[in-house]
Amino acid sequence: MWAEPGNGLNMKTLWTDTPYAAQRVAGLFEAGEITAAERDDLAHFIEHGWLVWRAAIEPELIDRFASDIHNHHKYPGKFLITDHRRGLPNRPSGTTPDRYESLFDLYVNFESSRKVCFHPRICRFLSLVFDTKPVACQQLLFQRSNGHRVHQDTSVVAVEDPMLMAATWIALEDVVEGSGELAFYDKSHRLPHYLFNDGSKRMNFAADDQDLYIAELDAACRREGMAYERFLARKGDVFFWTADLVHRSHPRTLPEDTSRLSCVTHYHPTNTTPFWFRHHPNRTRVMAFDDQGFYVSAHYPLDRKQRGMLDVDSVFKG
Ligand SMILES: O=C(O)CCC(=O)C(=O)O
Ligand SMILES: [Fe+2]
Repeated sequence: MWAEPGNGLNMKTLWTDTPYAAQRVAGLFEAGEITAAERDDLAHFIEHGWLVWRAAIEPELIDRFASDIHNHHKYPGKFLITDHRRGLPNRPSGTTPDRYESLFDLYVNFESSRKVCFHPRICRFLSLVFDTKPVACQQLLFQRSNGHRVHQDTSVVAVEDPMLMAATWIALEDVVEGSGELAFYDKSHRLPHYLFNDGSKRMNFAADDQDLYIAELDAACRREGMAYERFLARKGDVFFWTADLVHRSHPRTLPEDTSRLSCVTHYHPTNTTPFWFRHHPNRTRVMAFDDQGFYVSAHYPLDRKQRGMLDVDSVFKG
């Protein structure tokens, strides 16, 4: 069900989603607090709900991360992995590599992942958008496209204040057309709020009609004449998007196992918490990474005295 246009449901929003956002960008620039490039990036992000940086991450760093990913099977039990091949729930990783599957929260056990998702350029931009350092709260490493249908991340990545969220999609290799490339509707972050049966922006897979949500969201974007764009990323490119930008994996035309190595990280500011904090008090530890940002995880018992890799133990079973 759609909320009335303009009804913000009394939710907190990022300043970039407020009516005075453009004015604030101008003020920050005049005060010398942001560069001209940052001014233009913020203005684009505010107006369009997304932003692309070409070749923003150093290739050596990307290669280090890709190599860690390709060797994750040397550390069985240390990673949470999908089981799409067998159509089974996520499970701890095993000893056999399979480039069909996705991996969660690699920032916990791989420094290379932390260096990518907390790249100083990324953290600087997110700190401007959030007015705090970023907290990475969920990361998904795709070895191929998972064929996600049309959605807004507020429906699946639950933060206590749903609109206080942004994400990055980082290409770890050049994306081949037809491999299920990331696609999105330009300016769709300004649609009215879509409310599920319980009145929230969180979809409950048992109670809500996912097909209806997808159909209504897609129809709304088309009705508004929003441009549908595909992101043909090259290695090292970064795509940012706001909480409510409508996106999907473009339908794949190449074989199902076509590689599309890419890393999605969701972040929120420090003045909110992931929704799971309510229900899992043993998964609320916040870890700092250098002085760039923080990370949390529903899938690991984080420990400030961590030595070596942690065993995966997700609170989301089955
Ligand atoms: O990478 C894709 O094709 C979509 C990923 C996505 O929607 C997400 O991780 O939020
Ligand atoms: Fe998404």
